Amino acid sequence: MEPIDEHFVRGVRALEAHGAAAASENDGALSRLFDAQAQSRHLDLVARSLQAEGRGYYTIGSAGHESNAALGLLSRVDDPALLHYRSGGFYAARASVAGSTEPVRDVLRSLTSSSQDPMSGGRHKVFGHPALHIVPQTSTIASHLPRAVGLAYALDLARATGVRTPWPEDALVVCSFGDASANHSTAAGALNAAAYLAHRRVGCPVLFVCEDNGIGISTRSPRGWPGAALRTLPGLAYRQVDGDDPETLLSVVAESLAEVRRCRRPGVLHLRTVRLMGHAGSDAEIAYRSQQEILADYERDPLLASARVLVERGVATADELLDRYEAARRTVLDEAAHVLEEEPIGSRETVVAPIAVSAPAPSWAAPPVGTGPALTLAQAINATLAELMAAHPETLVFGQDVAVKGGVYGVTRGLHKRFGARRVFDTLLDEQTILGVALGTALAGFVPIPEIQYLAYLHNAEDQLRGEAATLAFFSDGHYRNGMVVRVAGLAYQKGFGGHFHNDNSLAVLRDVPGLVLAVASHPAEAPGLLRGCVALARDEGRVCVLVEPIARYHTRDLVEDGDGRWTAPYADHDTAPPGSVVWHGEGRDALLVTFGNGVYLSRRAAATLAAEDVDVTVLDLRWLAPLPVEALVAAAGEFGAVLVVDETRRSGGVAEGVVATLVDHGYPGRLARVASADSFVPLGPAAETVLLGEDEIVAAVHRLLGPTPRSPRPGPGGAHRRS
Ligand SMILES: Cc1ncc(C[n+]2csc(CCOP(=O)(O)OP(=O)(O)O)c2C)c(N)n1
Ligand SMILES: [Mg+2]
Repeated sequence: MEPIDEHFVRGVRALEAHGAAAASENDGALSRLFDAQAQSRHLDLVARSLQAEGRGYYTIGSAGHESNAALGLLSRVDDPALLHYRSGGFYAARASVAGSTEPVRDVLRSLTSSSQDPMSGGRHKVFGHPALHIVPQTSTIASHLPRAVGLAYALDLARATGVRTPWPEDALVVCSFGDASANHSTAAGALNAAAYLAHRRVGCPVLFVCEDNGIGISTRSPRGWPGAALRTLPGLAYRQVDGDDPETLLSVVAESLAEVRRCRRPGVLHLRTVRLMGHAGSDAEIAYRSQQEILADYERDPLLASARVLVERGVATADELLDRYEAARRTVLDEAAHVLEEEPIGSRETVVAPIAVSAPAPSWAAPPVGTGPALTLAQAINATLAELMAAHPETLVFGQDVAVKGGVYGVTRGLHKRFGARRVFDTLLDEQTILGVALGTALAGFVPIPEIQYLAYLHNAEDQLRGEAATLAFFSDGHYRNGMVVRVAGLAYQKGFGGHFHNDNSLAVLRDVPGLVLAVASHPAEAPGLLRGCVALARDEGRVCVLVEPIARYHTRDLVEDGDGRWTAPYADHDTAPPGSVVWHGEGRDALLVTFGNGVYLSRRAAATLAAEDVDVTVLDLRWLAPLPVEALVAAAGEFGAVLVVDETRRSGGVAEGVVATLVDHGYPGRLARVASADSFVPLGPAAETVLLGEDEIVAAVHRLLGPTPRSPRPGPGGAHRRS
């Protein structure tokens, strides 16, 4: 028996009634609080025995934090909640209010990785349930705070724009986290963003709950620090309460929730707790805490505190409470026996199903032909954004400088004026917040199209895409999705201008995020279809898409000669590119140049040089870099005796590695080579050319590849390879 279990039983036995107090309206709530807390405690206890038997996989518990049950009891079931990992009390309480779920069974399913787990389908231990409006969180502490702010912002934005969300108009967001986590820059950024919105009097109804047990694993929070840091957030009402004072707890929680709901402003509840039984089952806290200190926390056990008040007030006797406590134990043990009979999650296909991108039939074709005046890439994307915003009222465009200025490169020009400040807005200068707004608004039913000003500045906020956006469908078995299209201005070739941070050419971190769709635009003829394809994936399937736009090509007009206008195109308003669809340029049969982004421009220029030397190549624009358009790539390559992969990103970890490996995997029998940029940051000025892949290298590589051997036979009229 765990010492805290014994301590509780002994403690309750010793309680004495003081003679019945006058009945209070809180008595019912106190009673329910106790039952939720007891349920949570027994789930913690059984999690440890299951782990010891090798049949449970998670032991981070809620013991000592069960006072958070007050929030589950007093918030509404349809207030979306993004919770700390010690939220057993909250979960049990909300489930008891909802009355529609099987909380004990469901938590046990989660601990044992059962395929019947209603939230993650057995993929992970999370607190979440679609019917309880608890959105599952990752283990990355504080990473859910930007989404919580974005979601609270979205609730009021939805009201103002008439977009329907899954939640009522007066809903609020409950967001909890630990005291050590409050120091994380992600938490600090989100709290700052909430304060910024409060300062601007923009609705953001979120209650931040800091569950302060005074320690993060073994590192103590300096005495008074969490309160000092949280109390001074401008515009946020701060309240504090002790988790072992249940009566005050109920009233402070009720006040906090009511104020956020009424005023639509963020608030902070500083909930002082203890951590019982160490950080997790594997944590021997005696290594860093004295026995005296550990035992002192037993006296602040919130479950015992609830029992004490119930007995003191004469609402229940000590024996009755012990009966309820033991009944909760039996229920948990019975349910555990039942759940252990269930199948664990099975095949690889089942595991990856929520993040598998369904690729429609692959296609390969020349770029579509549009009508009207010739547009640059920036103009074509601008026109497509306008078209999509007009067609879909739930689309939002936001980022740094995208509104009145219309973006650093004019890509969002005119959208603010045409669609208004609610749908096209500037954010504060924090990429985590930009992505947090996307995460929250997407969850609420909007289709966010945030802009990241430069690729280098996505990297500082990447985990919001990797850890949050991309994992949501996975950890919720597809119950929750956050479809979005993150537009990123990026890549190099700006004639030495801007140095590394404005010429960043690293895409590797995006390509290895499971389920994330990465597309790279190149030419104004195909970019509209690509953007429409991304928005369709976000809207219809809830996919997380990143569309990288090559800055160097935004305003390019000509390809080979001044005035040729070959990097402009009339607007193609009919084309939607599905993932897996590629475009190609040229009819050459000597070699296939496989590329994307600026590589298309470089390769087509190289193709013109080669043509003058009587070498005829075709340029294939992959467009979709994750997942790669494997079928189209393999089929196209199969029609050529030589393939050169032209990759403007780095040699190590660059795109070419994946393309070449794909061709090798599929047994491509021809000659195969790659050219790429150097493993370097991009320097300022002409030195940029020393590290970036150049046209000459492409031309030389084609010659090397073809060598003196005969070339592929030329097809008859009409070219056998031209299909769509
Ligand atoms: C970003 C990140 N860094 C490190 C960890 C490892 N880690 C897990 S819990 C934890 C301590 C968190 O302490 P606190 O926020 O006080 O929550 P508590 O466990 O005390 O409730 C750490 C460092 C993590 N999960 N995420
Ligand atoms: Mg802590």
